[in-house]
Amino acid sequence: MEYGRFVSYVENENQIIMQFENRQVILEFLKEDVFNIFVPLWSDSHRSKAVEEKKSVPVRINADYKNKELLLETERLSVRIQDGFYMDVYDSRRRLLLSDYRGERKTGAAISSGEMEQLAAEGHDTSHLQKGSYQVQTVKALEKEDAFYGLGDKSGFLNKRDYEYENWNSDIPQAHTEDFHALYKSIPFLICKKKNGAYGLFFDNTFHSYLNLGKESEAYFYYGADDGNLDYYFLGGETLKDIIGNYTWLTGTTPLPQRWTLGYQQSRWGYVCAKDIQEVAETYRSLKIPCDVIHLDIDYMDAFKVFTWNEKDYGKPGALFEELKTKGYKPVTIIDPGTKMEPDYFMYEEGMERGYFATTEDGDVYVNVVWPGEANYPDFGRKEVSDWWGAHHKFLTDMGVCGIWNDMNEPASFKGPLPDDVVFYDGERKTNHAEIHNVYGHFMAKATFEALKEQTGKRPFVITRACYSGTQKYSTVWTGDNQSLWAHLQMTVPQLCNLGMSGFAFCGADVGGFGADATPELMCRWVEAACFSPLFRNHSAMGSRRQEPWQFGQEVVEISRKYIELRYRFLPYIYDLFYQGEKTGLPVMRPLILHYEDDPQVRSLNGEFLVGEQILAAPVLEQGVVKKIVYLPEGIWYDFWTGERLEGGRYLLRDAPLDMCPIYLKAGSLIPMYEPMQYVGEKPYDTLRILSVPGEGTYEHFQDNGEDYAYRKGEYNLYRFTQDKEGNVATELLHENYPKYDRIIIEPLKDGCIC
Ligand code: MIG
Repeated sequence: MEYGRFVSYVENENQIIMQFENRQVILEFLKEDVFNIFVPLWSDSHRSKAVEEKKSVPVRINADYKNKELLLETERLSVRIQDGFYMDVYDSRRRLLLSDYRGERKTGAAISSGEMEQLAAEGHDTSHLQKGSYQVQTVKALEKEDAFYGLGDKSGFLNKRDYEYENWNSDIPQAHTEDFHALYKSIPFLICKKKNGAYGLFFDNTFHSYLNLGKESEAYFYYGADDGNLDYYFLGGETLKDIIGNYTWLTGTTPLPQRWTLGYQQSRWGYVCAKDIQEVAETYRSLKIPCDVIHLDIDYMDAFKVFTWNEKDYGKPGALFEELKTKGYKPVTIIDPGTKMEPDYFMYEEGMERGYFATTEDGDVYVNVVWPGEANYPDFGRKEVSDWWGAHHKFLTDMGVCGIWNDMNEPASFKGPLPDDVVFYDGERKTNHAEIHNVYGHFMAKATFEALKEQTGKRPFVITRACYSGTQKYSTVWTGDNQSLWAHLQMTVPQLCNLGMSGFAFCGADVGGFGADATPELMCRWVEAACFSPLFRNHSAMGSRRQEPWQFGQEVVEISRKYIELRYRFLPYIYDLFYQGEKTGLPVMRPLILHYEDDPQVRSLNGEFLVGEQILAAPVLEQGVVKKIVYLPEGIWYDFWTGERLEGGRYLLRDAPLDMCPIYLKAGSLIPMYEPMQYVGEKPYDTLRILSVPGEGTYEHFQDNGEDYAYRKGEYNLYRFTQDKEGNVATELLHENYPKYDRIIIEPLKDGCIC
């Protein structure tokens, strides 16, 4: 991609349209510290799926061309552009943040096609070998201290520096390890934390794309894509929080979910009849382990046909749900996109008649194989198809289904991948699989969200496996098919933290691991580590060891109950974080780097995390280990279990026997808590406890009905608690328009916590 000499530029409101010898480049400021670079290699307009509303505010731009340089300045950024479209970006303190790489590429390291063939002949997977040079590409200078975060669900560790990744939604059954390049989701949003300063980059292109973050060379990192435009955003900000704020301003924040979705959830692929589900539902209640949700995997359908019911094994439609509801459960059912190709099946007939399925270039309906056998792929990019699909959910919502779980929407296929040229539409525009693949899950989740919203009037609970940037507006995500491996327990922390840094505040991994067999010890450590994860769902695969707590004996039952109850105690705190996150874009589960940016100790800290700003969790993530090396960042911290006061800015060694997840509270924290219940709504939430940790502090707590959109019309209470040095807590109501608590009890943290 040679741009050639800088020729001229014109200003058009927020846009600077630059003409280079060989290409046009449009730089557009969206706000003082956010701009877009658009090189129209493929289309004249953005065609974004992530940025759905026009986002831009008036920005005062100073443009000046002299000494063969175009200098653009706003209040927050200055951008310098030279011949060849070499660009440098500085913050308002004149610190260089981002710089185009001017040197030679080391593409010589890339493998020759002959070598590729040899490798493939021996059975090595060569599909992930990067090509070196791409049709759409940008190469940026890298500095020694640069660390990278974000990128959604990519496997491996918190800091993405020195690894390479791809964006191509992939359902890969092998154990996900740190050398995986792609998983189910494509979130091409990257945060770079520099020695001084930070910035974000969002590469808004849905084609197969590549990121090499220092693997090819320590001197640069690159982004490449097979097709589409070079269309990326530079996101500035004083802090990492501001950068996430800017990214979610652009692509949307995770909306406040219904309260019960934050409860504990049980799932298994292998509950093959109503009795299996009823037994699980009863056992949770009889063992007094709280649980809110039971998931129904593909077996509830008749022959895996979406929007049908397997009466033979699951009884009369609706009866099972009636029964679950009387016990306080909210059922969630799975829906896959692949629609069985079967004459007389209404989805097939309707889809065929109306031309709603993807086709081949020749116009035949495209067929591949998934669970129901030969199946077709609804073309969700067309509004009429999404509406049709959404409307069919009424079958489930009428029966009492409370949430929808979207699987296999990469889209997955058993008989080889879908060819690039399978025809899909983007609205009215005919296009193909190469462009739509990475947004197929996004479209499906959006269709589901809109339908649930309309049919139930509640805040939709959709969980999707595949998605793209922006899907956080519509859906919760889980990390797909992990396994009951210690390495996968370890991976949940950085993976969920990076999803959170990428806008997906509502995320979770299968607790206990999906594939392979869990052990009692692994189950304990997993429930301890996951009790703060936004989506708290135990799930396992058919054929693997069952994973309900009681499958592993009394000790696992007790430890599970302890941590699941703890989750229910912290429910108002987690709910408050979602309430705030809807406005700020900040996640629930956070890497320490988000709040301690300048502490080099936390740049690559994988084994602990923050919940909001007040709670630090340091779970044991290794087999056989009963002590945890905990890093406490600067400040004063209190041990949640003992009340011990601890100086931060150091490592400590904490005893952590099997039932112990080390948890710390920041000085001055005020943490809202409820009495644990067996499920959300078992009893009214009439009492609020505030766990008060020594030190000055304030905290805002939000209270509403926890279900619908009334809060957006002002039906809620907002409390503010303020604690002074002596530990006196004052309560104010900042907003009052909902029945208040009967009691608010301030409970000082003592030695030996309240539970
Ligand atoms: O090919 O529906 O990730 O959670 O239990 C397997 C069966 C299909 C994959 C999902 C998993 C789910 C399973 N599905």
